[in-house]
Amino acid sequence: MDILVFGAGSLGSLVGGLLARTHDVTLVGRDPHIAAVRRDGLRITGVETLDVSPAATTDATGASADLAVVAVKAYDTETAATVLANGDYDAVLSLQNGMGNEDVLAAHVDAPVLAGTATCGARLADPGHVEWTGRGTITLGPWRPADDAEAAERVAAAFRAADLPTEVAADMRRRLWEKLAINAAINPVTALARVANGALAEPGPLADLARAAAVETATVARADGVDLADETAKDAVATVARETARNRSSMHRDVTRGRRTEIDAINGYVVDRARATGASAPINRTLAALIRGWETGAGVSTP
Ligand code: KPL
Repeated sequence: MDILVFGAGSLGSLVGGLLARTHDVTLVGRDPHIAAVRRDGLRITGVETLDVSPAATTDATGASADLAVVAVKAYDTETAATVLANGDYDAVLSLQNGMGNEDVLAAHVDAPVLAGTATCGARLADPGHVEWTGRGTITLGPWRPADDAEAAERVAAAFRAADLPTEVAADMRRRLWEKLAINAAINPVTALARVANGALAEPGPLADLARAAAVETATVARADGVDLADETAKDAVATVARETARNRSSMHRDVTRGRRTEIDAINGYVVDRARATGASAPINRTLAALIRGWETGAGVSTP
């Protein structure tokens, strides 16, 4: 299969690198990482050590492939979708944090849109080198359940052929809300307190705050018509905090590097859905305001 991976950050590079064992993969990203991959190939270390040689480019305008995997930051989805709209793809899979990405892609591309979640741990160690910190699995499924089931099966089969454990699910909206509850709890709390994810597995005020954010997110999910129980959201946060104890969340890494965060697509999305459905979300609103305050101070706020 010809696969274009849009967004060669840590997860995009890992998934693209693993797929490159079996498929023709092109990573689309930024220098100096892309230049290093083009020059020396991509090195994966950690769970397994691999050297692979995907194609790499900084510009995918007009490209075509059997599959586009979108792994860009949520605030770059619109830009990615505009580039994808000028190419030709049989299916588009979002493997991103936050909510709203699939709707943006579906509004631009004329191909089945799939939603996905990945539990693989990855970290860009150096240009051309990604550290694989947790084996993980991928779950994907149609975003619009009526029409894209066959595309999901085809993509999952291609992932499995490359030794990537992949499951097809029919309830991706509920699964994305569960992931949103995890991100809405872990990302801002670890970023504000500058702690590793494992700090939220220890009893104390940070764990209490994360749990409260997850439960509030589950309440908003239910107001939005998604069946996500408080216990499920709370347990999911505790499990991820424990299983990724030594990792820093993506928002913590963004804040440490002085970069814009995905707050709008995470806690900001929860607040927007609460407003639209008449639910209340004071914890998500406060966490979003604190992170946005940090972004303003750092000069990286939402344009
Ligand atoms: O997805 C994540 C992130 O960091 O964005 C979690 C699940 C919180 C793992 O770090």
